[in-house]
Amino acid sequence: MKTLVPVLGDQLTPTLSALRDADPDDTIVLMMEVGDETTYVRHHKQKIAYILSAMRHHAKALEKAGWTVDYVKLDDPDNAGSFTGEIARAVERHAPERIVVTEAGEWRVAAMLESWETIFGIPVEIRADDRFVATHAEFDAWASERKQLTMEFFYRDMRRKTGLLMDGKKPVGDRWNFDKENRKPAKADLFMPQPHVFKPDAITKDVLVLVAERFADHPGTLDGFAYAVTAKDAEKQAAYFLAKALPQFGDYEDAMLTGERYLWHSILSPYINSGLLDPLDLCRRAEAEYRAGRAPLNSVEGYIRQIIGWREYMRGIYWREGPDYVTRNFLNHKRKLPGWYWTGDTDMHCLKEAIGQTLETAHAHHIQRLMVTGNFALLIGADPAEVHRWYLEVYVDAYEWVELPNTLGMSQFGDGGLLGSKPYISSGAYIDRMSDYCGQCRYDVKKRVGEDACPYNALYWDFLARHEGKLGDNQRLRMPYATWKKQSAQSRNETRAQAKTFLQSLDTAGESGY
Ligand code: FAD
Ligand code: DLZ
Ligand code: SF4
Repeated sequence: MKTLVPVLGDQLTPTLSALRDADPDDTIVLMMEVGDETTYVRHHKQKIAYILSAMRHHAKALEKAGWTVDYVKLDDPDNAGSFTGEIARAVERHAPERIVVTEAGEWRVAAMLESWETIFGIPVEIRADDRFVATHAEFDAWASERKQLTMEFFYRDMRRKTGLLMDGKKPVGDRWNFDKENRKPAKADLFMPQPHVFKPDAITKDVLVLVAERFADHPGTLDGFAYAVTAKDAEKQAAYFLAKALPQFGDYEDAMLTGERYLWHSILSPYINSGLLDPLDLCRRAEAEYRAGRAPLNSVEGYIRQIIGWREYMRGIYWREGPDYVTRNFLNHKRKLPGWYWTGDTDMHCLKEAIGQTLETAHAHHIQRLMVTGNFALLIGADPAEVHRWYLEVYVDAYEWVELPNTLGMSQFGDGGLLGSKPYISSGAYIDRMSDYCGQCRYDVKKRVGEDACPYNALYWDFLARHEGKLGDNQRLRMPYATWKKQSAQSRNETRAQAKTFLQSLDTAGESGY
C-alpha cells in the first residue's frame, strides 16, 4: 500500500517507529523544512542551522539506505510554509493511500498530526515514539498512584525496568543515588576535556548562508558553529565523552567556571533529542565504563539518572499535564525579562557568562540554566511563559516536551510545586560556592545592601517576603523564613528597599526582547 511517512526534524533516527516495518518500494519519506517551524519562536540561529543541516544529512543517509526521500527545502519557491501545507502538496504529488507518522514532540504539532485524517481523507496512523524508556501509559500509571510526583521514585522504577546499575533487585553500591557526592566546585584545569569542533561541510555551509540571510533578526551568532550534524559525528562526541569526561562528570556536575563552557558535561543533548543518538545505548555504555573500572559510580549513576530519570520524567510530566501547562503561573509573576537576556550586556558576571555563551553557542550547562539565568528570572518575578519562550528559543537542544517542564516547572515554580517541592532560588552565596564568578564581578557577593551589593542577595530575601502567603508554610523553606524573621525590622526594610530599587532599575533600563 503506497504510504507517506513524514519524518519531522527531531525524528532523525533510522529505526524510527514509523519506518520500522515499511516497505522501501512502496514508501515515500517526506522531510519538510517549513517557515512555521523556524519562526513559531525566534530560535537561535545555530539551533535552526543545526536542525536543518542534520535533517539534510539524515535525508542523504536514508536515501543511501534505500529509501525514497522527498525533501522540501526552506527556499523552495513553492514551499507551503507549514507541515500541513506540505502534506497537502505531498498528497497531490504522490497520491498515497495512507500516512504513517511517529507521534510529535509537542502539543502544537501533535494537533496537526491529529487533523490530517479529516483534512486529507486518508487513514493516518500515529505511532508511539519508542525512543523513550517509559511509555505514556507507564508514566500515567506511576503518577496516578501518587500525591507527590517525586522524580527519585520514578527513576528507581526506570532502573528496575532497564536493569541499569542493578545487582539483581538491588541498586549497585546499595544506594540509588550518589547526588550528595556530586557537588564539588571546580578549578581551572589545563586537561579539562573540550568537545569536538565539527567543521561545516558543504551542506552545512549552504544552511549557514540560508540562516544568515533569512533569520538575521533571531538571537545568537552563527560564528563558530561547531555542532555535529550526522549520527557518525555525534557518535564521535559520545565516545569522547565516555572516555574522557564521564569519570569526572559526577564530581563537577554542578560546578561553573569563567570561560569554561563545557566542563565535564557530555554536550550530547542536541543529538539525543533530535534522534542522532540513542539515550539508552549511551546509558548502557556508561554502565560498561563503571563495570570495567574506568569510571566511578557517582559519575555513572549521576549520568544515568539525568537520562532515564530526569529526561524521562520531564517528558511524562509534559504529556500528562496537557497543553494548558504552559499557562500556569502559580506565583502570578508578570515582569518582562530584561533586554540584556538577548545581548549579555550586564555587569553581573555570572549572568554575563551564562548568557554570553548561550548567544555564542546555543548551549549552557544545567546549573547555569537553573541557578544563574533561571534563578535570576524567578527572583525578579519574570512571567514564566516569557521565560519559557526564551529557553525554547536560545538552546539548541530545546523542544517543548523537555524544555517546558524544566523551565516553567523546575526553574520557575509556575506549577506551584508539582515538579519540585520548593522553588530553586538562591542568594549569591550558592553561585559563589559553585563557581569562580563572584571574584570577577563588580558586585560584592557578601553584601546585601549598598551600591555594590550582589543583586541576588536582596532579591532572594525580597522574593521570600513577597511570597510568604504562598510559600510560608513550605516545610523546606522553614529555615530561610526563620532566618528572615530573626532579622531586625530595619534590616528587613533596607533589604526590601534595595530589592525595590533594583527591580525599578530593571523596569526602566530598556525593552525586553519580546
Ligand atoms: P549533561 O550534563 O552531560 O547531562 C547528561 C544528559 O542528561 C543530557 O544530555 C540530557 O539528555 C539529560 N538531562 C540532564 N538534565 C536533564 C533535565 N533536567 N531534563 C532532561 N534531560 C536532562 N535539556 C534539554 O535537553 N532540552 C531543553 O530544552 C532543556 N531546557 C532546560 C531549561 C532549564 C531552565 C533547565 C534548568 C534545564 C534544561 N534542560 C534541558 C536540562 C539540561 O540543562 C540539559 O539537558 C543539559 O544542560 C544538556 O547538556 P549536556 O548534554 O552536556 O548534559
Ligand atoms: C525546531 C524545528 C525547526 C527550527 N525547523 C524545523 C523544520 O524546518 N522542519 C521540521 O520538521 N522540524 C523543525 N523543527 C522541529 C519542530 O519544530 C518540532 O519541534 C518537532 O517537529 C516536534 O516533534
Ligand atoms: Fe553573580 Fe552576585 Fe556573584 Fe556577581 S557577585 S557573579 S552578580 S552572584
